[in-house]
Amino acid sequence: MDIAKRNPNNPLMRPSDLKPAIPGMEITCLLNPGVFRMNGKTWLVLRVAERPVQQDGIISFPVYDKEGKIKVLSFDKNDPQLDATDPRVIVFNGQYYLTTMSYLRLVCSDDDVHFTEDPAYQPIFGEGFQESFGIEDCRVATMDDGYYLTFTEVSPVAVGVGLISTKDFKTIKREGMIFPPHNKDCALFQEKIGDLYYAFHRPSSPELGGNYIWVAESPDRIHWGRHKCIATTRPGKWDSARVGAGAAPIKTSEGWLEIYHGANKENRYCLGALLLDLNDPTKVLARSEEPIMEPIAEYEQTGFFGNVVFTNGFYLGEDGDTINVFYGASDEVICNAKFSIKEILATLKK
Ligand code: MAN
Repeated sequence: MDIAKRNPNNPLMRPSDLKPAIPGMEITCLLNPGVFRMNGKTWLVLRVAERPVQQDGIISFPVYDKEGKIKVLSFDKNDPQLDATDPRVIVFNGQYYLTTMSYLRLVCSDDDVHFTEDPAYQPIFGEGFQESFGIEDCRVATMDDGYYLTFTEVSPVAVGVGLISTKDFKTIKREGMIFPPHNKDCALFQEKIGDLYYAFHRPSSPELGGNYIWVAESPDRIHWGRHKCIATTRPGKWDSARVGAGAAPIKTSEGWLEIYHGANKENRYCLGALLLDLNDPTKVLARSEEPIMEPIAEYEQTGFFGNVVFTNGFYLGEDGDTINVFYGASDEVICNAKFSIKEILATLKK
């Protein structure tokens, strides 16, 4: 059952609301924001995807070259070596490319409806070969010693997880790739359990296994080990093809509550919940049978890549029960919905 209370102002942001940051490009999609609170405001770390204005018969997209400069690659749409059936990725002669280049951009708001940019906070672009196809889907963990950003690093050789630490988002420290390929959907727990840090991550095991949610532990947030698979896909269900963690889990009296995404073979992305033991988050206490949110609004069903609700950011309301979720709809627009922790827990008990 869909128990999300959608913001009547949805979509809150569309690609046309911002100016492209890469010269010569247009913004094609705004996606999947990380969320944090700072100076009394709500901040979103948007994934912005850009590409050149498309010409008839040609697919063109930006990548970084070896010198770190943007260059545009183009392919003839009729080339028999080209597979362009997925609007997000193309395969040419066995080599994968993304159709857009993503980077991260901060916007903030006093009312959670109108978001604006503050020029004091610069966009975060991919840097170096391992981010030469861009960076995506940032989670922000707010911890007692600063903010920790986990995001997807994409390049011709890998999809992996990068880490950035910052205290103010004005200076940032790039900590490198913390989960090697193929891995994405990494969210840090916002506090230690015992002496250790914990994280969700989503390796993909193509031959044996699949796209499952794992938990790992670390002494320093850089080196991760003791990996355990905690949630697999479920045949015949809404999350039969892939699952991945959303943002940090929420500490409740019943356990760690995690909102995750699941997709089926048709690439329909829904949200569900996991409840994990407070002392041992590799122990799953409950899991949603049915989604708690499905792509049912018009803006969730049609867009750059339709039938998608995808979240990797929220903040907790002052009442201690309201989860203020921000999410990407149809891989194109930014939206907001509220959930009640009590209501989610009630669906898990059934
Ligand atoms: C998938 C999708 C895309 C993303 C690529 C690379 O195809 O999630 O949005 O750009 O993977 O991560």
